[in-house]
Amino acid sequence: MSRRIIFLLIISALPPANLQAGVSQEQLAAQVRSEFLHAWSGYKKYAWGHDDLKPLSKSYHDWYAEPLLMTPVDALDTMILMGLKDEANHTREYIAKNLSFDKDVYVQNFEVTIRLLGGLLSSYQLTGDKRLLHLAEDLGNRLLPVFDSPTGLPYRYVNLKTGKVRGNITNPAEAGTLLIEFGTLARLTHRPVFYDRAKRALADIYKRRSPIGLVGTWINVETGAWTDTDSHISGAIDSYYEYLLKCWLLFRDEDCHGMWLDSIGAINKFLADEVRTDAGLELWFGHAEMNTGKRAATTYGALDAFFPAALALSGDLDRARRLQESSFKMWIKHDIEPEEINYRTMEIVSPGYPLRPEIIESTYYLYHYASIGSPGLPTLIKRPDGTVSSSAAYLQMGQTMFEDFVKYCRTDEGYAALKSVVTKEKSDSMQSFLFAETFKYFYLLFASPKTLNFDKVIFNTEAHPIRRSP
Ligand code: DMJ
Repeated sequence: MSRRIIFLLIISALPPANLQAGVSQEQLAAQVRSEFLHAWSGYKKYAWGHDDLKPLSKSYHDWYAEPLLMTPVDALDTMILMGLKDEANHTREYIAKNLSFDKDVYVQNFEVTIRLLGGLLSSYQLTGDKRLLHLAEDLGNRLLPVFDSPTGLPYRYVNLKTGKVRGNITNPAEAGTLLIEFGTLARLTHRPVFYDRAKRALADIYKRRSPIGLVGTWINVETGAWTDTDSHISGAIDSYYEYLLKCWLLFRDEDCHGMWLDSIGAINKFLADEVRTDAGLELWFGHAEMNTGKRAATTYGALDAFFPAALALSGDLDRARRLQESSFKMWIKHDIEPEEINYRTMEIVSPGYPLRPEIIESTYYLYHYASIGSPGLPTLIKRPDGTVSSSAAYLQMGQTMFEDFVKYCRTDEGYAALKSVVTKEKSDSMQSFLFAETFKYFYLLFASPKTLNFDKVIFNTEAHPIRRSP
């Protein structure tokens, strides 16, 4: 009997509110916090002051010639939400006193925006510490030159000291995943330039969609011509769609609303793929050529698994629920999800697992919508052996993933990415999104909903919560 069937049988036999092995939600939340601290103490011991911990060699990794404190900035709001006051205060002081962007290094605008600008803004909103806002504004000023291209699409890299730019081939995710952060900075500093430049970049990608409404993977920022016309919801495009939706909700921007509605129509028409299996009709999202809509690949992976959260947030709970089932099928095949599979054969295309959060993020969103009894999600899910409440099903899904995650990725002094989910061999990497996202979404899934009012925030793509407009 497959592990998935066993899982379904087990959860169907349990009373709705229970988790497996009689563990309470509070206990699970406490375990997540304790695992966060385990990884954080490894970072502090071997990599303090640097960007990331290398968990196997017990050393550190900096992205550029000088560190930018990726892990502390990414981790800070998670500590605050977990109630780790001393740790959070100490980290905030360290950031405020030691983080400087006056460095002669070329940085990747997208990564620095989602991790550092997003992290600083979110922690500023949670603490009111003006020093974090000043750091964010300084960073925003230094990133602005990326938008000085003939099209308005941003260059990929900028030198933080000189403002020189590099990288004229970009993708929708890197060009279009800036408005939550730059728009929030504009609001907080009363400088609309930040909003306007980032919104133009987002709209510039949309403007170049194909006649059937799809975007490609790579585009030239100087000519506006696509250099790769593969269309999908995976890495390099993913968060472009996420930001169309979220910027409508965060800023009540009706242009973003319209762009999202057009885009989701094309995604559902050309990328969605219904696959008939013995267990029923499964929903997946694959690849298609952006101009013809012709199916180009039947691959899906860990990055695509953010999409149930986006669908749920948009109100499409039916597709969200079905796609989450598919993502979970991908996870339990090897007890950890691989980077990419062929969903028609369930064969692995890319076997690594870099501690990604997207599937947990979607579990948290679906749990939220199930627990408030949203119309569109069944209250009870029919299982072969009975029924279970949908909120209990998502909690149990989360518990399964958390236990697998700890079992296979924990090291003596941190957490490590996996080279292969088949062999479970580890690799010497612990990216900062482990703290910003993976632990945060696990924690929010199990902790009291009072920890963070879901309806009052929009998470940026790095899971930094930003307050919605009053
Ligand atoms: C994160 O940096 C962000 O979630 C980004 O949008 C996609 N990749 C990683 C996590 O997997």
